[in-house]
Amino acid sequence: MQSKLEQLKSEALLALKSVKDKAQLEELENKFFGRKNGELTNIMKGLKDLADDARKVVGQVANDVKIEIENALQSKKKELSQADWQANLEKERLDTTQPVLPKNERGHFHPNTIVQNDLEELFTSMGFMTLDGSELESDYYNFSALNIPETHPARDMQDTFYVKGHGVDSNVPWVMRTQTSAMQVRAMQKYGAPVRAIVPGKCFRNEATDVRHEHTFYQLEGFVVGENITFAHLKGVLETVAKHLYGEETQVRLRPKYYPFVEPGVNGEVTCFLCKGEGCRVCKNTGWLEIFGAGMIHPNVLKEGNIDSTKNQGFAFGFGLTRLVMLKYGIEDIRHLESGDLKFLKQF
Ligand code: FA5
Repeated sequence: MQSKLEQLKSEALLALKSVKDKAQLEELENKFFGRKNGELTNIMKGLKDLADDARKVVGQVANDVKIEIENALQSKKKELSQADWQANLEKERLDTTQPVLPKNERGHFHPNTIVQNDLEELFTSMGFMTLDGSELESDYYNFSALNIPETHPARDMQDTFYVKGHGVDSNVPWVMRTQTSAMQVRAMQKYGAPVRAIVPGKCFRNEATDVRHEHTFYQLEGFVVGENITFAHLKGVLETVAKHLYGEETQVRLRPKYYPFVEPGVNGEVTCFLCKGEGCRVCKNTGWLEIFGAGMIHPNVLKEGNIDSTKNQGFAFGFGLTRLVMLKYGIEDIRHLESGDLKFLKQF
């Protein structure tokens, strides 16, 4: 029995020397110490059948062998984890001398954001604050508060997506806002008069899309309410924006247009940035490009905003921000802008 134990020890120590990884080590551990059929475990189990004297002697030898093999296993284990740790360290090594990514691999703003940031800066310089309205808006602020009651035909011009069961009172209809004008009454109720604000943001309409119409597009609303505000102020602001965007020689043309929430209402055109008024493909040979709706705020809207319309007047305008982007960069189809197509976006 003693010689068998010595043989087992030499066998184990020899085998341990050629162990290369944790799996092999586990296998070896199992071979000698496995609970069911481990070779050393079996010898230990058999000790009880020996005579008292023999058990004492063999027991002592078996114990020494067991400790020796266990120690050898432990130091192999340590050796292997040290090697693992070093291999991982090597894998995670950071090469700080590696050259940086080429410049064109860096992220950049979407063209909408570039134009929006530019206009926010311009309006801030004219004393406007920038407000952020919600894209899911109550039917009241998007339509009714803007002098467009439920049965008004003007609702048909801005067909949108209705959302049921939203908000505290789930009977009140909610809409994906069709226009940033929805923030007018909210701002009046919150800030009172005088107020001077712009609202850039996303709008939604149930459109049959084409090169100039998207179901999701951006507008930039602006409004000023206070005493002695006139149409001349409105024209001054609109001219400043047009010249800022398209150059000093740009002219603004206002023509009457009906919007229920302004009186009088106009649509605004600028001389075509491409042909300078001569007529071309972009402006459909008219020499003019339509870029906004505007007008003097209707007294009914001021009333909804808790503003005394006998003392205060206001003007409002709504630029099609996405259209401004198209004009600035000569983009021939509005649908590129929301397409997420990287080949298109990488040009800006
Ligand atoms: C309005 O939305 C009014 N809220 C504008 C306004 C504000 C008038 C304040 C008076 C006072 P309109 O539906 O015309 O108006 O849209 C304004 C601009 O948004 C358009 O000139 C156009 O540039 C842009 N626009 C409208 N529908 C779309 C669409 N489906 N896709 C892209 N741009 C659009």
